[in-house]
Amino acid sequence: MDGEPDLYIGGVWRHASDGGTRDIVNPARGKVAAVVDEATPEDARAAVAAARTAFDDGRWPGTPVTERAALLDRVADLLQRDKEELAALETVDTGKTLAESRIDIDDVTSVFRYYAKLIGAESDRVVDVGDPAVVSRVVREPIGVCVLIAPWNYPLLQMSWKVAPALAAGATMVAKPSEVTPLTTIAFVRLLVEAGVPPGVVNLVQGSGATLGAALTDNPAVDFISFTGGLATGRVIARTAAEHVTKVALELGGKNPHIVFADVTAGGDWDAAVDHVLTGVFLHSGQVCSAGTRLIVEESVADDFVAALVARAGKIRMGDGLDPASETGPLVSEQHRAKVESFVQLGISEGAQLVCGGRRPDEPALADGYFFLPTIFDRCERSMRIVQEETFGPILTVERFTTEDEAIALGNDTEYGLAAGVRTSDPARGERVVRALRHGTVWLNDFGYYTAAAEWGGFGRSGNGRELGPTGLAEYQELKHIWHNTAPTAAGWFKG
Ligand code: TXE
Repeated sequence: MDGEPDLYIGGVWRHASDGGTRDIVNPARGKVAAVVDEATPEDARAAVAAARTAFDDGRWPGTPVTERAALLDRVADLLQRDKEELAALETVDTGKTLAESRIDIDDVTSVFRYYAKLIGAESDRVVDVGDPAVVSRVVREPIGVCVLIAPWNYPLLQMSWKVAPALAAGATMVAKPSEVTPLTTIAFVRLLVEAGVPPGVVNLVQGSGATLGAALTDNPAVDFISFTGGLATGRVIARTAAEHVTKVALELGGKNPHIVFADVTAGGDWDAAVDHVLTGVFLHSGQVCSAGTRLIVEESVADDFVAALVARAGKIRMGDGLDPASETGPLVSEQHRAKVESFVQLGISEGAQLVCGGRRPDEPALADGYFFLPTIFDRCERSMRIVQEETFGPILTVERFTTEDEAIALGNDTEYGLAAGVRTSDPARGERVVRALRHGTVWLNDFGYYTAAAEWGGFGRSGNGRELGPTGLAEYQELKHIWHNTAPTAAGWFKG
C-alpha cells in the first residue's frame, strides 16, 4: 500500500517478485483507493515453503500454549487500539457502512479473545484401556501448514475466523485475502507482527485466485485449506486438494429461507418480523452468505407482509459508508453489480413480479459508485433460478405457503444449507420447524446473529467443516492417540 511492500513471506515484507501491482477501488466512488503488490505464483510457493519451515522447525507448534494464548490476547488489544483506522479501511475497501465495519472489528477481537481462552482450557483425553500398566491418552496437535483463502464481503472478519484458531492451535499459515479487498488483511498482518508472531508463522500473499490458486492448493506442502467463497471456486479447490488428500474446509454461501407464519400478528411481533426480514436481506446490500434472500410467507398474510416490506425498502438510505447518514453501501465492484443486474433480468424473464427496486438509484451523488436499489420479487416459484441461485445482491424473492409442512419443504428446497430464519408466536411450532430445517444455523424469531463460541458452517453445498466454537479450533488440529506401556512384557503371540 502506498509504495510499502504488502507481501509478507518468511518474516520479510516484500514487493511482488515481478513488481506487479493491483489497483484497489473504493466501490462507493468508483475510484482507485490504493495500489497493492500483486503476488506471483512464485511468491505464493515461497510463502508456503516459509510456513512449512516454520512448522517443521517447531518454532510455533513448540511454543507453549500459554504463550500462544497471550499472543492472541495481544492481537485483540491491538485490534481495539486500531479499531477506527481498520474500520475506515474496511469501509473504503468493501463499501459497507462504518457502523458495520466497527461491528466487524469487534467481532474479530472477540474471536481472538475466545480462542485465547479456549486453547488455554484444552486438556488431553485419558482413555481407560483396562490395563493399569498402560497410560493411554488422546492429544491434540497442530495440523501443519494451512492455506487460508477469504472472500470480499467480510474480508477481515472471515480471515480472522481462520487465523485466530490456526494460531491458537500452533499451525503455520499462508493467508490470501480476496484480490478485491486486501487492505485490512495487510494492516492486520502488520498487527500480528507487532504482537510478536514469529517469522514464517503467518505469511501473506494477495492476488488473483485464478493465478495463485494452484500454487497454494495444488501443493503437497500444504496440510489444510480453509476456504470461504463461491461454490464454483470451492469445487475447484476440493478437486485440486483431493490429489494430495489435503484436508479442506469450505464455506460456500447460501440461499437462505426466512419463513414467516401468519401467527406473527398474534403476539404483536409483526413489526419485528418485517424489520428482521428487511435487515436480513438488505444489510450490506445482500452481500452476506447468510442473507435471508428467500421470504417464505404464509398466504393469508403475504400481501400485507410484502406491502410492509416494500414501504420500508423504499426508504433505505444508500450512500458512501463513510457518511454516517448512510444505512447501506454499494455493491463491491462494477463486475459484481453487472452480475446482480443480470439476475434481475433473469427474474423478470422467469415471470417473477418485480414490486420494488430492480435498478440503480437516480441520485447523481451515487452515480459513480456501484449502487443498486433494494429489490423485491413477489409471486416466485421454487423452480425459478432467481429463487435457487445465490445472487449475492439486494434481491428478495417471495414464495407463499399454506401449511407448516409446505413451509418446511420450501425451506429445505435448496442445494445450499447455510442458514434459515423462522418467525412464529407458537413456541412448539417454532421448535418443530427449526429441527426440520437442514441448515447450519437457524434463527427462531431473530436473524443474522452469531457468536465466537458457536459453530458456523453449512449443510449440503454450503460446504463442509465448521468455523468458530470448539469445532473451529479442532479443524486446525490432528488427534494423536498415545499408548504408553509402562511395564512391557512379551506378547507371546508367536511361539518360536
Ligand atoms: O468468489 P471466489 P467471487 C459467492 C457469491 C459471489 C460468488 C463469486 O455468490 O457472487 O461467490 O464471487 C479466491 N484457487 N460468494 O468470484 O472466486 C479469490 O481470489 C484458490 C459467497 O468473488 O470464490 C478469493 O480470495 N483460490 C461467499 C476467494 O477465492 C481462488 C463470499 C473467493 O473468491 C481460486 C463471496 C482458485 N482457483 C462470494 N479462484 C461466502 N461464502 O460468503 C478464486 N479464488
